[in-house]
This record gives sequence, C-alpha cells and structure tokens, in this order.
Amino acid sequence: MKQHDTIAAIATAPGVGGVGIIRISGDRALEICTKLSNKMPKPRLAQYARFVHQGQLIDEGIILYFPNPHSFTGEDVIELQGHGGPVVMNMLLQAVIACGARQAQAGEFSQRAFLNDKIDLVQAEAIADLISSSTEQAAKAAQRSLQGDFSNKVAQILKQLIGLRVWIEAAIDFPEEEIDFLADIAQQQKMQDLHQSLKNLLAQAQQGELLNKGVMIGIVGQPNVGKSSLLNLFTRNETAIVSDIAGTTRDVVKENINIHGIPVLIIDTAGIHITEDKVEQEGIKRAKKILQQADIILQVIDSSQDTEKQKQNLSDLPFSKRKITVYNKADLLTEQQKLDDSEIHISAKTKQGFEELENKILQMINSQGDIESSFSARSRHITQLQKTLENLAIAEYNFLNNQAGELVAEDLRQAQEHLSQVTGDFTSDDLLGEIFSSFCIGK
Ligand SMILES: Nc1nc2c(ncn2[C@@H]2O[C@H](COP(=O)(O)OP(=O)(O)OP(=O)(O)O)[C@@H](O)[C@H]2O)c(=O)[nH]1
Ligand SMILES: [Mg+2]
Repeated sequence: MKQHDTIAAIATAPGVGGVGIIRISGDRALEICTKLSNKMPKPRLAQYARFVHQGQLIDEGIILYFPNPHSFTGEDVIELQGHGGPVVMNMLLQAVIACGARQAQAGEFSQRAFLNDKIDLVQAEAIADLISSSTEQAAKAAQRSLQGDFSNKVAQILKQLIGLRVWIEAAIDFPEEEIDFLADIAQQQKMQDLHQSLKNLLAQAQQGELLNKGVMIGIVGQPNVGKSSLLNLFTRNETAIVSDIAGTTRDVVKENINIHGIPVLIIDTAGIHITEDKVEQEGIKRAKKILQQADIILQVIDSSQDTEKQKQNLSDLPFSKRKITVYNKADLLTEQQKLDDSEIHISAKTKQGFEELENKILQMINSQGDIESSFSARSRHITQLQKTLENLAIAEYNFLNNQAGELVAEDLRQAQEHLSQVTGDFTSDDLLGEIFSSFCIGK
C-alpha cells in the first residue's frame, strides 16, 4: 500500500546529545535533502553536508540515503545527522517541513514499514517493546520477536490450520467422495496436533507478555508481620517505613525492581485487620484492590505469632491469583514447621530464605521454561490466540462428533482469521491506528 506524502521527525530522544537525527521517509525525501544540502546523496554512503534553508546555515552534519525498497519503511529514506540540541534539531525539522515534508505521527515510520510488508505487526510491536524495555531480559525477548521468532511460530500454526481447512473444504465440495470425518484418523491427529501447538504457543505468549509488561507483585498480611521489611529487601533500600507500631504503612507503596531480569512492580500495602481508624480503613481498601490486580500475591504471616489465626483472618480475601505464603520472622523460631511448595520460611531481618523466595517467584513467572528463549508478546496477541483456541476447540468437538463439515469449516475459518490478526494479515484500520499511536514519534 503506497503512502503518498513524505513524513519527517526527530528520531533521537528529546534533550541534549552529541548527535541528533532527523528521519525523512517518502517520495520527496531525496528532493528535500537536495534542497537543504545542495547535494545529491549516494545510496548507503555517509556524506558530509551543510544544511542551509533560505540562505541561512542551520547546521552541518552527515547525510544517509536509503533508496526504496531497501529501507526501514520500504520508501526512500533520508537521515540527516546534525548536532543533538533541541533547538537546532527543531530548526532543521522545520526546514525539512518547509521543503515539503509533514511532521510524522507517533509510530508512523513503523506503520509504513508494516504497510509496505517490510515487517509484520508482531515485529512492529516488538520495535516499540524493544525501545521501552526496562530490563535486559525484556529487551532480548523483544529482539527475538523482532527477528521473527513469534511470527514464525504463528506462521507454522497457520500453515497447519490452512492444511486442515483445505481438506475439510474439499470434503464438503466433493461429497460424492464420501469422506468420513471420523474414519480419517490422520486428519484427527492433525487436528489434535494443531490444538496442542496452539496451546503451547499461547503459554509462551503469556510468558512473553509478562516479560514485556512486567509482573505486579502485591505484599499483603496483617499489621506488623514484616511486609514493609520484605519490600525493603526486594528494593535493597529503605523504601517503606518499618516500625514495631502496628499500622505503620497506611498507603500503597510501589517500587519498580527486577528479579533476575524480569521487570517487577512490587507493592507494599497497609496491614489488613478490623479498625475504626478512617485512614487505615482507606489503606485496607486499597490493599484489597491490589489483591485483585496483582499477578502474584505474597501473603506474609508472622511465624512467631499464631499462624493459623492469621491465615484464618486473611481467608476471606479474594486470593484468586498465584499466591506464595511467606512465614516471616523465622529467626524467632526454634523449630520450623514443614511447608508445602507454595509456602516459605524467611526472615526479613537476617535475609534467611530470601533468595529461595526470589527463586519461587521466578518459577511461578517462568512456568513455561526457558526465559532465555522467550519472545515478547502483548495482551492483544494473547486475546487473539485465545479466540483462535476457542474456535479450534469447537471445530475439534464437531469434527470428533462427526457433525456437518460446514460447521467444522466455519470454526476453522474463524480460527484462521483470529490467528492472522496476530501478525496483521487481517487487520482493520482502526486497530492499526490504535497500535501505532502508542509508539514514540520518529519510530
Ligand atoms: N525478628 C524479626 N523482626 C522482624 C522481621 N521482619 C520485620 N520485623 C520487625 O517487625 C516489625 C514490623 O515490621 P514492618 O515491616 O513495619 O511490618 P508491616 O507488616 O509492614 O507492618 P504495618 O505496616 O504496620 O502493617 C518491625 O519492628 C520489624 O523490625 C523478621 O524477619 N524478624
Ligand atoms: Mg508496613
């Protein structure tokens, strides 16, 4: 799909830097560059130039020219590298606009790369995720998506799905052949394999989404059990006030950390108990809200007090999410009770058990195996994969129960449509607008 206007933006981060880059993409990129530099740039060669507009020297720097289709956007692309000051960059951008370009919108370069088939939607989103990744692991995962790890898996499943559709459609179109669905064990097996591959991909994508957006961990428990002390262990700082007065923490305390490269938002909350204090009541209300939003809950128990009673007091809470019960103050115990897998003894005071707790959290996040090979994903992808799986499950049910071929075919068709939306083969303009508007300008 060809875009006819030429777009331009400052591609480097706002602020002061050694070098600043203006990126121009479109049919008029070369003409604009020649007007400003009085030079005819050579493809893929760095060339020194003076950037002059209306007789005024704006800056001097380097020109890079990437002729279509071998450029990021697939169009003619020019990069003007000048001095990285916001004023000079802005003057240069205004001159580029005066010569015939228009200011690019957020994500418009990537959108053009997508529309010109240089990248698919998953890869375009991976670019934004790579730029905004907050840990090394997240950046590596985004890079793997950008290199096509996720897209290739989708393409593989799509191929399996299309193979099945072809067979079913043929069975419908040529009824005289009397293809008996149930009798065809090979097709049954293919359907089951497809189902399994899709389930695996969904699990990997869910993992990738966690790595991309980060994990929210909420610390909850009764007052004085050591929640804030635990938060401070995670942040390796005195982030929250710790005291022996019950009800010290009254508000939600949030901090961004990373656990072995996984971005984590860790949240300390007010101790949950029955109180007349209005401020504490509000704090408890907020703590309960965190319970519903967090991906993982650390339920902290003071092991030097009546542990059963504490658990009982917390039992009304909506712990629907993954939960680890943390028996804190283990240093005060002479004997430790035996615990199951989702429980752990620690001491926020001596740090005993803390590493084990971090590992438990990692296991919980990394239930799909190797973080080193996971790719980044977004909730949009998860939704589409889930919808694909739903349609496939219905198709499989109808297939195994020897229902009309048309029924199976329709669900397989819908499954294919949902799956194609992941990489953007079938995507509405509205959705594209929504996706690319979250990008930064110049990308
Ligand atoms: N011996 C021992 N004391 C601890 C441990 N963890 C916390 N404490 C003490 O327990 C008291 C309460 O700790 P906090 O971290 O403020 O507890 P909290 O759960 O945040 O309390 P609220 O904010 O009031 O709900 C403080 O005096 C801490 O020093 C531990 O592992 N061992
Ligand atoms: Mg506290």
